Amino acid sequence: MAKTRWYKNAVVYQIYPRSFMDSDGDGIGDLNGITEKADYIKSLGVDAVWLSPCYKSPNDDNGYDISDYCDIMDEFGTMQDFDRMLQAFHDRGIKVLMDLVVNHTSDEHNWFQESRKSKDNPYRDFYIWRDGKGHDKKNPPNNWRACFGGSAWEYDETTEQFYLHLFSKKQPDLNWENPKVRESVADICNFWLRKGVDGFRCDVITYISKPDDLQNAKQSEVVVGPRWKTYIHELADRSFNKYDTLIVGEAAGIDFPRACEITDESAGLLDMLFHFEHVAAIPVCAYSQKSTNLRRFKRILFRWQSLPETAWGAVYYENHDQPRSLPRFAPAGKHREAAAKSLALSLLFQKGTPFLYQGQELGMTNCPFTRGDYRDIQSVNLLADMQKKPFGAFLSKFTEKYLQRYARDNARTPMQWNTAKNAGFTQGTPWMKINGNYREINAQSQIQNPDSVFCFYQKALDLRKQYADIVRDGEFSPIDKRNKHVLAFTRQLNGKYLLAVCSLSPKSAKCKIPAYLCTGQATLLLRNTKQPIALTETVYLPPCTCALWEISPEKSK
Ligand code: ISL
Repeated sequence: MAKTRWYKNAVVYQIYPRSFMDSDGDGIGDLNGITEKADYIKSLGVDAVWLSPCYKSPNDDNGYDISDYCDIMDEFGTMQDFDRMLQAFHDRGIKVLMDLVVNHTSDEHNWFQESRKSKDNPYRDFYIWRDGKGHDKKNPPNNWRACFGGSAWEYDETTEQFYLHLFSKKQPDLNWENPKVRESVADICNFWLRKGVDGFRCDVITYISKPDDLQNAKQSEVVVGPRWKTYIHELADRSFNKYDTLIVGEAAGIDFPRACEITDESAGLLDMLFHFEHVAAIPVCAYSQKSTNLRRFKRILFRWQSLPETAWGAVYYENHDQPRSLPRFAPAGKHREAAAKSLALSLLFQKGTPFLYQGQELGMTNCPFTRGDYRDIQSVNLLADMQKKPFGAFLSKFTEKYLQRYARDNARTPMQWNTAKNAGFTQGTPWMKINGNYREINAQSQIQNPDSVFCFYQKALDLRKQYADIVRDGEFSPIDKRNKHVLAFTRQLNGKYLLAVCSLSPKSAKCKIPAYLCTGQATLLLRNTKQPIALTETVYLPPCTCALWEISPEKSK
């Protein structure tokens, strides 16, 4: 089927089901909870949702370890609940993307249960098994590290071999060299596409093809393995391309030149990808309290705005693996609301498909955790590992500081719906800590307040629709590129400009505007302050102020 590329005008809202809305009081978000909130999502003005995994899973990594791809996680409900939720979104004109996690499965998946039984089991080759090294063959086949700590190889007594797991040992990597694996994955995709889902966010999809000589390969070679393109083409032919899908790949480690190739329409691989350059985690050892450098942030964002015309990008500041953008990219203290709006404007008018993460539309912030509050396998393992090292007590303290800023848990605290008990998220005991600031930051109060972050998002999303052509196709140009406090740019199409000026500084700031933009007709479309903002060659901005103009200049550039 020919792609309509509907996603070029869309904004996607990511739901982390576990933390979105609990409908049955077990303390865990669920599908019926999401359905209850479909009107809320519609009212925000987004066009699609991406659901983090809701398949059957033992939850070693909160659903990113799947034990049955064609069934729903017990805590989240049933397949009927899923169908109802899908219908609720479609009735509202909202598309639904599933999270496709097929680099690995859970070790509790039937395929792995079979695979580990014996070397001649029909499922043995569904996973990547190798002999160990050393005289007793008890050393891992290579020095690769798992993302959640330790070796990427786990020894299995039954068959006396190691299996590969790039993530936790409960997430064995699938062997994509095996045609049966590839067929099975296509079947899974078709199962969901037949149900009517509109595409996939593909988890670590570029890691699926492993280097040939695994024992001697460098771990960096896994970022885009040797047969990656072939496998994606095959999957697209068998599944994705039969429908009008959006296929967005998570692509940790992908650099700009490679992204240009991969997302070029002619390549037929991914419609867009998530790069990590602006959110690259700082290693614990290099961590300091320094805040993000806006110049560096801008340099990265602007570079990624220069994808060729034939390629396309996904733009985002938050997701379930990242701390909140407040205070990461802008101040969260007394300027929190203004900062949240300024970030919103700076994101939503870039070229590409914006992805919002639940709670971002409220300006939700990082959470002040104490040690026992962490739930994410990555945080829990890191704390445990540090404690075991020499000077464990000191390292643990340091790690806690690091986690406070970078832990994935920050994004995973439950949605803050109202001022009722547990922020209106659950009647029971929440599965993880709720951020105490819910009395101040919650959906109910913001929906009613025209000056709220939520209403700002609504207005910005509405403007995106009014200016759909320029937002989709307009040329992107940075303004006052080297400014350390302000992120500003124009989008231009057929001589008409949108100018976004977004201060991310807690201090007053200035932004230099080129003379040609100060001529002709200018209309202020949106701002986050009641004060007037004059469009002159120097725009003066109170802390975290932002504004969006439509300009038809008399003179050209
Ligand atoms: O989260 C990270 C750093 O804090 C990343 O390294 C992350 O593990 C990587 O981007 C892959 O993420 C995806 O796959 C993981 C899962 O834990 C993440 O939630 C998911 O987004 C394994 O399935």
